[in-house]
Amino acid sequence: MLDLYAAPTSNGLRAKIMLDELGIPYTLHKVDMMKGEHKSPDFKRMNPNGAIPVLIDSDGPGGKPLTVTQSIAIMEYACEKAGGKFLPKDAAGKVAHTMAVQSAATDMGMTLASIFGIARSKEPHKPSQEIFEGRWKDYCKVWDQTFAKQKYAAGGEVTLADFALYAVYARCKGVNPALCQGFPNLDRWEAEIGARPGTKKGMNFG
Ligand SMILES: N[C@@H](CCC(=O)N[C@@H](CS)C(=O)NCC(=O)O)C(=O)O
Repeated sequence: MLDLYAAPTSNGLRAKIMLDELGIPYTLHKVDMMKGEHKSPDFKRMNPNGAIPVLIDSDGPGGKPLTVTQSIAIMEYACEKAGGKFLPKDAAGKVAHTMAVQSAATDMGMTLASIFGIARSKEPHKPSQEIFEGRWKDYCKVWDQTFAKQKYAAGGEVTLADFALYAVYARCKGVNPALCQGFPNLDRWEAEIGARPGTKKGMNFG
């Protein structure tokens, strides 16, 4: 049995999209971050960092319960559990995949978190905001150029990287669409991934 603790942020979305794309049964536990539920002692017993998402597999390796934190680790674990679906098999594909995942999760994810954090602060620091917004647009520009040459994030096949990237781009578009203007190839890819039934289901937190 899988239990996913998440909220509809980019990290939470990508974990949920992955489970829904794989069609793995799971129970969703919605975490109300506005109420600080992710900082409660119960939650911190699952993830001492007090951050979503968290996946608990009551039937992990060796039949033992396993707690997985970090959105990409959750995605990889779920793909492995489903027999390696959405994971590239050859060496070149694996490298392209890791690069795409890192771009989505560490570059873009952290940049978006910084943009949102600054916007929410009591006195938003304009120069910092401009730095992070410029960085975000630079990443989008590179992805736009990439999607002019290849169909999916890591090459010619849909992989975990597409869902990792989709979650952060769609989340930004939902909150601050101005940051996602002028990227026609990226938008075309986003529309294709967003039309997939599993991704649609993953984006729906009810
Ligand atoms: N690297 C982690 C980041 C997790 C993360 O920062 N989650 C955010 C929501 S998107 C959160 O829970 N933040 C609350 C906090 O860190 O205080 C991952 O990929 O899962």
